[in-house]
Parts: sequence; C-alpha cells; structure tokens
Amino acid sequence: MSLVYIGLGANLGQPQQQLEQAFIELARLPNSTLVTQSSLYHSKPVGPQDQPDYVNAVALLETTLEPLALLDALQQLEQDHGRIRKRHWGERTLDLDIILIDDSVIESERLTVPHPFAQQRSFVLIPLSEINPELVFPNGKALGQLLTELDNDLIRIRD
Ligand code: A4P
Ligand code: MG
Repeated sequence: MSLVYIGLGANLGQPQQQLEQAFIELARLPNSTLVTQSSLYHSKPVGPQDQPDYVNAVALLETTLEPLALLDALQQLEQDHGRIRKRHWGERTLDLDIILIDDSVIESERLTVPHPFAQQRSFVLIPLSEINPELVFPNGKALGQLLTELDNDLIRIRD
C-alpha cells in the first residue's frame, strides 16, 4: 500500500469541471482510495506565457497499484479527457503528474519521482501543504521551508 500525491492541472476547455471530474475518476481507480483532495486554485502559467491561466489541485491517493501501472492509469484518464498536448509545458485539458510515492525515489525512462519540478512550483506546493503541511521530501527538504522560498501567486477558488 502506497500513499501517492498527484498533481492535477488544466487550462483548456472547462478547467474547473475537468478537475472536479478527475477527482471522481481518481476515486474510481482500481485498488485505490482517494484519501483527500485539495481546494482548486487559479495559477499563472509556468512556461510559455501565451496560454490561458491554469486551475491546479493535488489529490492524495492510497493505492496498491505499482508505480508504472498507476502512470498507465493516469495517462488513460488524460486521454479520456481528450487531452491534446501541443507543446512542452503548453496548454492541456488535463495533466496528471505523480508528485510523490511514499519516500520513494524513482528514475526510470517513463517515470521520475518525486516529480522533478515539484519543489519549485507553487501550484504544486500550496495545494500539497493544504493536505500535509508537515510533509518532507525524500531529499530532506521540508515543504514548509520550500514554501517560504516561493511567491504565493495562487488564488484559491471558493466553493
Ligand atoms: N513522466 C516522468 N515522470 C513523471 C511523473 N512523476 N508524473 C513522464 C507523470 N509523468 C511523468 O509528460 C511527459 C512524460 O513524462 C510522460 O509520458 C511520462 O512518462 P507529459 O505531461 O505528457 O508532457 P509535457 O507536458 O511535455 O511535460 P511535463 O514535464 O509533464 O510538463 P509538466 O511538468 O507537467 O508541466 N503552469 C501552471 N500554472 N500550472 C500547471 O499545471 N503545467 C505545466 C506542464 C506547465 N505550466 C504550468 C502547469
Ligand atoms: Mg505531465
């Protein structure tokens, strides 16, 4: 049984609805339980600036799926959302990134965990801190410390 943090992002179509739907689908993954979901946040695009703002969130999943089986399942969900990937760091209908799997460090062809950019991205760290403010990354960096080094440029979407 692993605890997995998943980053959700969308900036095409109806981003907010895409993420609400994605939470429902994550809860239905085989051998998995959706433990918690963060609030949704508006964030400015990181990468190319000529794309719409994003809606971002983080989910905590408990699962017995192996990491690559989980990646397959998440990529299938992205496909089901009609994801079109135009360019690196560019716009998308749904992006599901594996942020952390327990304290695991994975560096394989298809999967890098922790997600290589998670520690620099407020749109990952702020929702993460809502779920687990005490979290420490496998490299020993505390989430609380990382947050002090970043601008809080997110706007929380009220229910
Ligand atoms: N892959 C490796 N490690 C992982 C992992 N931990 N989780 C591989 C998920 N996938 C992982 O991903 C390309 C390949 O990465 C996958 O096939 C998988 O085998 P992708 O999402 O299909 O491709 P991409 O979009 O070209 O790149 P990437 O690196 O995933 O982009 P990011 O890092 O997801 O960034 N700005 C805001 N405000 N909010 C956002 O959510 N997102 C991006 C995309 C850019 N700017 C953003 C946001
Ligand atoms: Mg991705």
